[in-house]
Amino acid sequence: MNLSDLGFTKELSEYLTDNSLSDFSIGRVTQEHRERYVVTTGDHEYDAEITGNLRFSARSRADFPAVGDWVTLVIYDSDNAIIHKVFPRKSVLERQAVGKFGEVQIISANIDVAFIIQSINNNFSINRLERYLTICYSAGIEPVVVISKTDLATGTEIQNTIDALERREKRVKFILLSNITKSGLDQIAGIIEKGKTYCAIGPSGAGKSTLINNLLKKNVLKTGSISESTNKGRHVTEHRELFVLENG
Ligand SMILES: Nc1nc2c(ncn2[C@@H]2O[C@H](COP(=O)(O)OP(=O)(O)OP(=O)(O)O)[C@@H](O)[C@H]2O)c(=O)[nH]1
Ligand SMILES: [Mg+2]
Repeated sequence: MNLSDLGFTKELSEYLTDNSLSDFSIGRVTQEHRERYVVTTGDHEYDAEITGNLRFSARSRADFPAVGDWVTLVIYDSDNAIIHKVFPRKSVLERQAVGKFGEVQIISANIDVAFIIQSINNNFSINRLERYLTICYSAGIEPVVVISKTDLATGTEIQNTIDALERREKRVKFILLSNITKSGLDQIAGIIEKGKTYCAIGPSGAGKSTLINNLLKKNVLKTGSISESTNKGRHVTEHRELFVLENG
């Protein structure tokens, strides 16, 4: 695995030379844990912290590294590195940070395509879908709609959903998926290009983690159903991570 498999582009490489950063190592942030990061260089993974300078010059949380960011690194032993600089981002998914009025939190950076996942059985809502589409369009991310759990619907229900979707959203690409029968999985895998970065967004319980496990062909992410006993919609995935597929 090399940097271009991870999505390193000509533009990023030009930025590197234009800013006299060529002496640094380069990596991509795959995990973020309270100001500690996991960064991959393609062939190796490092635990990383940010430089004091980066910390003190940050004007807001958005200036800290996020999952998907490209960073320059100083590697100081086989497992540890310091993040020296965050490259300019091509796109960001962000949300209002909890408890800090006005501050945004970067959920992920440099995403090319978002799979917007919504299950067919659980109050499939075009209005909700359109809110996710708006998020993608304003972030400069190409959306692909995935209607999941088709194994739980009849042919007529599926057709009605497609008709309703095509009436409202003429331009958008969509895929029917069952994570159980795996129908539609090849179509999703077929969209995914080497060196591009994808994310799964959508309501809790839609099947995002199950889809990612299916694409990785192993159970890396915990999956579960929305807590029925409390009806509170417990979110299973509280964690963000960038995975590299075997084929880049
Ligand atoms: N029948 C059926 N069940 C599915 C399908 N995809 C996922 N599930 C089930 O739906 C439940 C929720 O799936 P997850 O993948 O955990 O959902 P998620 O979108 O990651 O949810 P959060 O992490 O809470 O945001 C699990 O019990 C899955 O086994 C599907 O295509 N068909
Ligand atoms: Mg999940």
